[in-house]
Amino acid sequence: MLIASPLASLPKQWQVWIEENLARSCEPASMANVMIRDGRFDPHLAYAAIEEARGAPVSPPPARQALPEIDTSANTVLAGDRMVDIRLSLKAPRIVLVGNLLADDECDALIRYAETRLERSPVVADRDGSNEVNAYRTSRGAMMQRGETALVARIEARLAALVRWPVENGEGMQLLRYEKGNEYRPHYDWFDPAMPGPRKHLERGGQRVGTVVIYLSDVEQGGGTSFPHIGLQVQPKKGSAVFFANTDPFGTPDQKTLHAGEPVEKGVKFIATKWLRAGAYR
Ligand SMILES: O=C(O)CCC(=O)C(=O)O
Repeated sequence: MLIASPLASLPKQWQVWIEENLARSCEPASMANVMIRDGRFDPHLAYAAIEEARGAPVSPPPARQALPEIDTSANTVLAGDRMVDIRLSLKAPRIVLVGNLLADDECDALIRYAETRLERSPVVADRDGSNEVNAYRTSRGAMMQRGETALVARIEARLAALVRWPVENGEGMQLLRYEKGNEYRPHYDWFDPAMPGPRKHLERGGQRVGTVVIYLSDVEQGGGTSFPHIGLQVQPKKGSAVFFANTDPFGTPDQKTLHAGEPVEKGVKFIATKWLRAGAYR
């Protein structure tokens, strides 16, 4: 049936959402994806409403893309040179908790290597994409080159096998130390194409489609990785890791991946963060 005004037929908050996102120059096809996801709106209605609001057709949605993904069909899975444990698997957002990813001596060696070169961890500035130090992220860390040491190369190959994603698409690992009170407040790892600073980072390797946070230490109290939109908290356990996909299969950033490194209350937390790009990162 033909609706006279598809836009007006939507709930008011979705009309406002469309107007606001168009005003922010969001990609119309990505907007349609958000509306269609989880069967919220009929695809024809979503497209027609956006077309009406912008006064122009919406180009077809981007093709489905491959994403990093872990095989969670069994309790243990071979990750290159090591059998690892699948401890928790969530479909949407895609989150997998992996146990036994690193041996204790591998964690200790990474910590020893990082300890000599720690600097305050930066975030990407929205205005120009530069590295900025602010109160949102108070850990200190060491940025590694890909393959910087034989151990790093071995772990990168293991991760690539685990998430079935090329080593070349990975950013260099970040080794991070959080002392009492240090935290990484709620944030997204994906780059927002609507912001000039993050948009620049998309030019090199594309979107950050996945994240792996590896726990190199236990933490006595606090320091969990939390996902506030879905009420999930992962407690650090030496050698384990949490993987999550930052976008849906069409490349649309997943708002549910908002996450935080909770303040450490007692002890010291060490992690290795690996960000995975859509394309080769050089
Ligand atoms: O510290 C954590 O648990 C999370 C780290 C994190 O969010 C990141 O490195 O993007």
